[in-house]
Amino acid sequence: MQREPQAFDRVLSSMCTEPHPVAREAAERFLATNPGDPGTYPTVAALEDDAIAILGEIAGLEDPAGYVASGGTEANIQAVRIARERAEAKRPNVVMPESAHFSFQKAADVLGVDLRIVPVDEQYRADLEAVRASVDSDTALVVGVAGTTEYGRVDPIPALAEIAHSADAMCHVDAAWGGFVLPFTDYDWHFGHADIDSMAIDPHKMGQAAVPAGGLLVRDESLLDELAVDTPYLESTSQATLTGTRSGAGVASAVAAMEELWPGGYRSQYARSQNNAEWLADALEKRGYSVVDPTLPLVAATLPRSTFDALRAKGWRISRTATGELRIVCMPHVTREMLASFIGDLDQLEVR
Ligand code: 0PR
Repeated sequence: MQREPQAFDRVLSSMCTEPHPVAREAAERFLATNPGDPGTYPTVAALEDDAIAILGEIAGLEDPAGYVASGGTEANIQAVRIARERAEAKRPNVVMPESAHFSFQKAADVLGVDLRIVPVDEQYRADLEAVRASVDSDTALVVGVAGTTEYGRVDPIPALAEIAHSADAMCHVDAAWGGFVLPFTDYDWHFGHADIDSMAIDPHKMGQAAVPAGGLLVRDESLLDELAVDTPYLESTSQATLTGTRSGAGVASAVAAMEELWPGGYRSQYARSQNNAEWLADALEKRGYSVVDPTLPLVAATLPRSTFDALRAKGWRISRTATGELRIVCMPHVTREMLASFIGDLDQLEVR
């Protein structure tokens, strides 16, 4: 039996989306290439340089360095790894807000660093006093999130970078989800706004590339040296990635999507998504639900568990925050019609 992939017409909880047609086409063409072996696959290796050049432009980084990772998880793990290698402490620690993605937990497990998780303020942003109080001489890295997974919030990145550097620690920004919408907002989130060292920014989320295409950017090429291992039997002499064989499809589709959409296409997509988020927030509020203000295209609202379950039973792919709120991510495939139909179903449930 041939199984068909999940259709996107009821998916409201994912951070992945329908790839742009040019991204889909490029992915298919480069399906059998491996950027992990640039000596054998030079074309895709050159494409990866193009990807990093555009990602650098998006993230305000002159002379960008980095690579196309398998996703935000790998980029975050590698950022922690760089910081651990640079740190002099015997048991380095990483300070991050409780809003940070669970991939940092994996990084801590694998790399043997301590996580110091600090609270967020009433705006769901890293509490700077708490960060300051947690940083000490063993701190290797301070993490800020630019577009949190649950509420789409942006931490005060410049202040976090300052705290990190005053303690001789590094600063990493997780813009895995937010990186392709934030350029069109007033937030200070990137290399041009603050003295940050590394960033996760994923083409396979808001960038409309095919999965897997994550991005790791570093302020300076030398930071990648912390990750490099020798590769004796390859034509290239070292490898900085966490995975070995990698998807050329991800790399090629990222370049295709970014060349097509940066900046105009992403700008209009952001406007559409943000409008949808505000429309949805408004519709939920009018029905008496309490809504977390969608400062980026992500809506959270309190909804009774039974209503949530009934909507899932109707086929809506929705998810919940750690505290149980309904969470809807207004990705490019999420249209106003979909949201209207979702609200229609919600109204029907309420009548009964
Ligand atoms: N950083 C942030 C801020 C994220 O939101 C995520 C993923 C990551 C890092 C990790 O990225 P990768 O999953 O690419 O390694 N956040 C989503 C989440 O955990 C991932 C996701 C994507 C979940 C698609 C469901 C889904 O259908 O909720």
